[in-house]
Amino acid sequence: MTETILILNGPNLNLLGTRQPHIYGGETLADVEAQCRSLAAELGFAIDFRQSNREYEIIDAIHEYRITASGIIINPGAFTHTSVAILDALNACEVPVIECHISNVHRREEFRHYSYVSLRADGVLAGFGTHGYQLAIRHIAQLAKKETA
Ligand code: CA2
Repeated sequence: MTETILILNGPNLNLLGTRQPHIYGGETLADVEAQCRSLAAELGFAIDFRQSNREYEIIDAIHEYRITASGIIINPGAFTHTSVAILDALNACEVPVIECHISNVHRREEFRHYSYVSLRADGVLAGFGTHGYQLAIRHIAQLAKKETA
């Protein structure tokens, strides 16, 4: 059975590519999904790529995959800085978790410097633009390969 990587995107990321290109670049979320799909296929993985503006849908997706995924890549959007509930869901995960931010949150407003999700994440990417998603996929693929070696 093909191993699946869950890629979760939080609030407002559906607007990617439509505003603030100086911060988030010009690609749409559909572009990012296509790139992720193509890289994952090349590495022998399937992906489930989701975006939601609703905290509970993000939590439900984490529950769905908390044991079965090869890994979870999450860009929680602004929930990064506010959501103990997403942190609790991730704490119940038995699979690798990578937190991925398009922008370098540490170079931005102070309220973006704190992440609840980082308390659980195995790795954090910030400021690599949408390429961060590719880096995260490669890392999870590498971990999965080591596990089966
Ligand atoms: O840098 C990131 O990826 C963020 O997770 C993006 C969030 C922000 O709240 C975090 O602090 C950092 C915001 C996502 C909103 O994305 C938009 C993209 C284009 C136009 C409007 C919103």
